[in-house]
Amino acid sequence: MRSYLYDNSDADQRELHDSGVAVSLEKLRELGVEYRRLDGNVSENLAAVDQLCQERSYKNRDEINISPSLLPEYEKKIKIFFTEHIHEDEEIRFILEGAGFFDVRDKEDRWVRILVEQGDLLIVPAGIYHRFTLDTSNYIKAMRLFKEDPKWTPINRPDADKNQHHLAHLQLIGASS
Ligand code: KMT
Repeated sequence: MRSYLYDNSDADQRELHDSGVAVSLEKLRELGVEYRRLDGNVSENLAAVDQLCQERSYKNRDEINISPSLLPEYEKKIKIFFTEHIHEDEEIRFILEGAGFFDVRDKEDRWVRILVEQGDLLIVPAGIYHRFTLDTSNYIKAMRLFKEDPKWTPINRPDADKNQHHLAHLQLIGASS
């Protein structure tokens, strides 16, 4: 895992887009984004996921393979993932294989790019504007955790600007709406 300010260049979304300005774990935490590194063996990692699910009352999970050949409607889905949006629930993803980038908006509305790879677990809070893309290897396999039934309806920007979960998030991180 590595996080830094996005360089906003016109290069392909799958490129690094590293501005050279690092963003610390502490800064991510201030945005409500939490990170855990699970670097045990498969059963140790699963036990850690089980414990997290118990602590946070998560009941369901699935696994998603994202690549041109493995994900049905790949092009359509990839566009949806990379369109800036919020969810009304927090989003927990544990990376099993491959790599990708989650971009989240900081207090100043800048993009922070988070590189996630095998063994990285990321918790993206409800209400934060974010997006996801593969990197140039075009493959990620991730476990998705859900409190109840899978619920991942994205609400795009600007439709979510006045959403109560988004406004609550902005208040929590001390940003103005
Ligand atoms: C989702 O809900 O399918 C996603 O968040 C896509 C990225 S999972 C690494």
